[in-house]
Amino acid sequence: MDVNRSVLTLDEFTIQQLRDFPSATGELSSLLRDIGLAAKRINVEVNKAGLIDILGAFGTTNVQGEEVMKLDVFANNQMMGVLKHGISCAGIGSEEMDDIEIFDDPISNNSKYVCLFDPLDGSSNIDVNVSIGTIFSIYRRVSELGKPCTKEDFLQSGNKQVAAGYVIYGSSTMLVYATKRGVNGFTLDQQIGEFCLSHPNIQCPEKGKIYSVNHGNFFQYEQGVKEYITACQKKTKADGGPYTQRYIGSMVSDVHRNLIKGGIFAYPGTTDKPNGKLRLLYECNPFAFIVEKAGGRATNGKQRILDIQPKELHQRTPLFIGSTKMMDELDTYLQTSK
Ligand code: P6P
Repeated sequence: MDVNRSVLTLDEFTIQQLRDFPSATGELSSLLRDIGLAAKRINVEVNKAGLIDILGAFGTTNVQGEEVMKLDVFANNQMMGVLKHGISCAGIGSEEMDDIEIFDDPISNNSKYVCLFDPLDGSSNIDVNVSIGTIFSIYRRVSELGKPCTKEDFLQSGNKQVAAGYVIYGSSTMLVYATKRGVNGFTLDQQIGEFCLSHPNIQCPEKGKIYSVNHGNFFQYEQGVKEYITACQKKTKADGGPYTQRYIGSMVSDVHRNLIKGGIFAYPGTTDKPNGKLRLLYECNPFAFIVEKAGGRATNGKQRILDIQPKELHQRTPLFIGSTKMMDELDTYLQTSK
């Protein structure tokens, strides 16, 4: 009897990837499945966020006597929990935590990978029901196996990522991740509680008509950025337009939309924040890895995001990311080095 395998779950997909690489140890597949589990648990709480006032406001205890915590702290604990109790991760860095967390137990010290994440990006949007997301980045350790991981394991350039991805808690809940083999998207089937392959081999269209930037900062941007934004506003049918401006203030949602439909997202530096607002290690690097694997580009306005050598865990960087042709046109206004 032919087994219907038209819809692959995340677990089946990662295990199938193993079949293609018999020499693989399965640790990366296991790590990705762990993140999928955390995402399912976070999804449950995000989806009832509006109800929590009824169930007990944050900072109180709920009917089970459990502390009701801020969703981003909850999300952080879920990600840390699955990775700490898995077999593949030696330690983590998180937007929610000042310093890295070294797991330092015999299993974790022999694990090959470390993980950086923003457990719930855009959490301020929860109150108004705007989509939010979890972003993650995975590196192979450079420190000695058998010993605790070190800060150097986390301060590697984005080029060294072995995998990166995000979960978008939106009209549906999707997990998208990239490895050197490409980018694949999985939609959560609530009935079976599994992420199922829905967007195989995602490619970022080389052209698009969407530009995403916070116009409220326009007069704080450098001249080349202002000129590019103005050029986007002037596009006509004759030159590939008209463009539309879409910006919902949730990076995961804005970049995901542009990845699928084509477009450019920018969080440039401003006079107030010359390095912009977004974090290099657990926001910009993972998205740069994903978008480049899908055929797009990502820079800080001067160089590839993935080439930046990080100096500290929470450092910020300007970000321009999206369709290749749109990024190439942006370069003509910024003279970005390729
Ligand atoms: P602004 C959310 O707070 C976030 O970190 C990203 O998800 C989003 O792209 C950005 O900030 C929005 O920032 O300054 O435009 O509101």
